[in-house]
Amino acid sequence: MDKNALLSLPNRLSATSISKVLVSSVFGRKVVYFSRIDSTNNCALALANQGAEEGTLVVANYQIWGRGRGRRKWIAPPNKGLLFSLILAPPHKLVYPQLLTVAGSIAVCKALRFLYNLKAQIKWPNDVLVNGKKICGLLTEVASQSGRTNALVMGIGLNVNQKKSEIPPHSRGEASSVYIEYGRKISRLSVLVAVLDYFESIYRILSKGRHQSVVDEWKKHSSTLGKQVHLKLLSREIIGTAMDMEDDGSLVIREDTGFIHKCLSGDIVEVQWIK
Ligand code: BT5
Repeated sequence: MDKNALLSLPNRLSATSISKVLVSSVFGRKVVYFSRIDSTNNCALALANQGAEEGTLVVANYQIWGRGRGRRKWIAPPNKGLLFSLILAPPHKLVYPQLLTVAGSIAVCKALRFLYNLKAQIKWPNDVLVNGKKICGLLTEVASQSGRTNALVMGIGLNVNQKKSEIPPHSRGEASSVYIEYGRKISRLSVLVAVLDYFESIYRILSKGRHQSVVDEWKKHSSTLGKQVHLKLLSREIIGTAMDMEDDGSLVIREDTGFIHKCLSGDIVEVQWIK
């Protein structure tokens, strides 16, 4: 990737402007763009169920009903955030599909480091932080019909040019944007191109079954190892120290009693990191 060429890209998004500059070969080979949509994940799930090919990229300038996990929302004003979803059809060699979210988070960290020298970190299970504040959230979902899985959809919401006043009020203390951290307006297109390129390389590694190097990279970028965490699961709560992350994407937690738990993000109702 040519950093200077990337940095000079415009902020405005359209299917043509995106297709023209992407450097990834599969990711984004088909681009669907909306100036306004309910949720790019909803659209990508529907397209995947209609047989859209792997790498189809759905991008929006604004989401009316951007979704987080469960019933949570992802809120970003028009023209400011990067909001996209990618259709993935991982081969069976990818034994741990949970690692896809990890791969996406690593790609975001690498892109922000490469373009703006920002030290981004991964907060388990699905956030990317800069200076301890959430700048990006990832949502991986299964596109299925009648019990048959057609594809996976990875949605990424990244705060790019939001000013402090444009961060959702209830998240203002805990969230940030590239603009706030870097101090200058930047191009959403640059970030998109870099994230997709990094993500495609990591996805290739995962698809060959070589997940260990991805897990190692995840640990390198983690903001959570060694920290105290309070996890609410469906049937119980756990308070302990995050000790390790495993190949299947789970977090290993040691309670003060010494008891060790292994938690997958799918089992979790709420995570509170204790500072
Ligand atoms: C996430 O969920 O962080 C995953 C968000 C994924 C959003 C993308 S946008 C493109 C694609 N299409 C979709 O519809 N979704 C995906 P979760 O960990 O549940 O976090 C959600 C919580 O983050 C909310 O309850 C708020 O507290 C907070 N939040 C909402 N908007 C935010 C923002 N712009 N920046 C930082 N935090 C935000």
